[in-house]
Amino acid sequence: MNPPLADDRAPPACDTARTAELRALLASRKRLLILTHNNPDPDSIGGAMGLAEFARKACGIEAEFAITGRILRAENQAMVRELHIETTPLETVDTSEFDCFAVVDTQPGFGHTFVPPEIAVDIVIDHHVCAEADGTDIAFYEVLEDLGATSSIVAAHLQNAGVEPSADVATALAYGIKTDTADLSRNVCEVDLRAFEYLFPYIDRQRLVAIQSPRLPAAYFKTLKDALSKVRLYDGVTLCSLGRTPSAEMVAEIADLLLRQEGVRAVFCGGLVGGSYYVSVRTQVGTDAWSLLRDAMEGENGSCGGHGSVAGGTIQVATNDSRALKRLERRLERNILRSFGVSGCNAAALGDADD
Ligand SMILES: [Mn+2]
Repeated sequence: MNPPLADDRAPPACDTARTAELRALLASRKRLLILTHNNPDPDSIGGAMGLAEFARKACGIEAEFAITGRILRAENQAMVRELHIETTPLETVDTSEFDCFAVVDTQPGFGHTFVPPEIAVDIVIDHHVCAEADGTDIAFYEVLEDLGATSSIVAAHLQNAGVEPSADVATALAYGIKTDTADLSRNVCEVDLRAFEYLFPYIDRQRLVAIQSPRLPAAYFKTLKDALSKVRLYDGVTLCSLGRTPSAEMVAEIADLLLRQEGVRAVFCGGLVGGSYYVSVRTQVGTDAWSLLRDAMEGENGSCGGHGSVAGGTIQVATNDSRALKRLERRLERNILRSFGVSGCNAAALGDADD
């Protein structure tokens, strides 16, 4: 059975009037630079590619996107390879060559997003809720929290403008929608479904399959083995504090995987990468993951955002001291258990309850 759609209220705002506004703004400029959050995921890459396509094909201006951080997840690296995506590092870009700036799948001020201080952002397209969100002073601010993916918003504008996306762009947008909505099963609304339908004839299905099932390095399985050994199961809640871990994306990936265990209602996974402690929360559909995470992170030097059953955040860790890291993890675990309502339960490791 299909899950209930999230928007039984008024249709979200990416309608033809909004498309006309976006078009008018872009058509009055010459060159657009699009930014994403650090370590961009498929939805932000898809959204950036789609917005660049919109700027070029619907408004006749030049457009590029630049990234911060790295693309580490094997699927995302396959996406870059298969769809011929140029991932220009932001630090190599001369921002003075652009007269229009967009941020997609995140917002200025969010902890995992770097906006160069010398630029003024003109366009924000996103679907995250976050305490730091502030749309004042932004000419085109479209944050639609009911939508499953930023790529859906961008695809809707392409469709409204009558643009035929290239196979690379359509596949990137479709993969963005698929990953953020767990194959159209999570946080989905009518706009997501319509966007996917519009993209479908343009998708390169062979490439999409190659992106979804890439070969994985041995290190991936080692990290996974370590992670599974750290799992602690409470009453329907799984915690997995990884300590130091190779990539932020692995934190999210492990959280996704652990939520698949039968009987698990919510997962918290955290890991330190460089000087940032990354956290991911996943809950069964119908629970607001962000408010749970926000409560648990109160008092920490960090920020978090999310939509529906998915939330993530980062905490800045000042020292390299492993005891301080342990203390942070213990504090977060205690707060998470409290916000999930399972304080005082006993923990079990994976396999404890069997045989
Ligand atoms: Mn997204």
